[in-house]
Amino acid sequence: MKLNRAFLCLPVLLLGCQHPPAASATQPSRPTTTDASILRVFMWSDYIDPQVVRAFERAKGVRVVIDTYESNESMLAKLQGGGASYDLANPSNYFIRPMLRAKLLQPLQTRLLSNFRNVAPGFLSPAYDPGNVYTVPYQYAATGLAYNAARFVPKSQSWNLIFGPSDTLKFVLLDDPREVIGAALKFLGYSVNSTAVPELRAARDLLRRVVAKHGFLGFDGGPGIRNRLLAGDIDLGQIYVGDLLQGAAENPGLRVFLPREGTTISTDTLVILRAAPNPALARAFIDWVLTPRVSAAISNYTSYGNPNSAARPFLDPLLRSDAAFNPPQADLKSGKIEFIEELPAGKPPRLYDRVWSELKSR
Ligand code: SPD
Repeated sequence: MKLNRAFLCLPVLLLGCQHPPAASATQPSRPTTTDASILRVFMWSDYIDPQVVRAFERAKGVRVVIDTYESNESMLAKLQGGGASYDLANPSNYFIRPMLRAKLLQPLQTRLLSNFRNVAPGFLSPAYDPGNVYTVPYQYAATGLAYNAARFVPKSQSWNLIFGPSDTLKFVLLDDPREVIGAALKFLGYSVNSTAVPELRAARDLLRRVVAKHGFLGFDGGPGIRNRLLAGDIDLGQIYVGDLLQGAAENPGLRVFLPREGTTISTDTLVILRAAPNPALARAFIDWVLTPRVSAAISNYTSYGNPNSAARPFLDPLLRSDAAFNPPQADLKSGKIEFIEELPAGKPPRLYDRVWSELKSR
């Protein structure tokens, strides 16, 4: 599919009336007891249709408790810190191997998942999990730049709006190191997965200037950035596309575009944690989510990309034709839209960490 620069703006307008803003069924709370009838899920915020959760509870006679997070890093830190016992988590593709090394995952046993056959061929046996031993794909999205057309309409669709020298706009960046450093690398013409020290130093120098701007109002999660755009507090926000599309219900002026220099994309997965108190119920939930109508209901609610072939007939037609659901193959192939990948161990990843710590401590 050709990358049409209007593709994301139009669906924002048209999909605006699909559903109320996501949030209600995923109120953070953590049970302290283990109980065979409670499923504990740790997932990205605003990432599931509450009605799907309620339907699973009714069908199985169980209770689902969902705690949420806004970044892979905070998810991993909480799991590694212990103290919280979840059955399921929702890491992005590039966090699977680090979680495996940390011995946090247990095999899914996909032969026990009757709906595993619905996974689209392009999402089967990914490099981060050959044979889908530990993961099923859940949803995916590219990352874009969003604005509220009621306040401000950018003249170009470029990262230059925030990474260029001008300091007239108020903006917020995602609280996500790989997204922020990846966007800076892309703006400079490099891979979002670069491990070349001179390229990373150039990204660091650029980001030092960016976070020193008067218009830079900090880092936030996707839903937080959407809400700040809705409130009119900022002109621009880096955002996971689905998080922005959900906000269109409240304000059809919200728009998002994929910057012309290119951007990041990632697949979020469902995994069963090694310490899961209730792995059988976790597996039943994953199988439920892979059911065609359930999978489509989730994406119709969240506005995120759907990796389930059998769900396609039930997807909102507007979403089906949206490049947020179908990233242009040509742009994926050319590397213009690039999957974030795990970094190899060694010096460059430590440089990512150092750059991020410096940016966050300014
Ligand atoms: N609110 C849902 C957010 C989903 C984010 N996807 C992961 C992106 C990882 N960089």
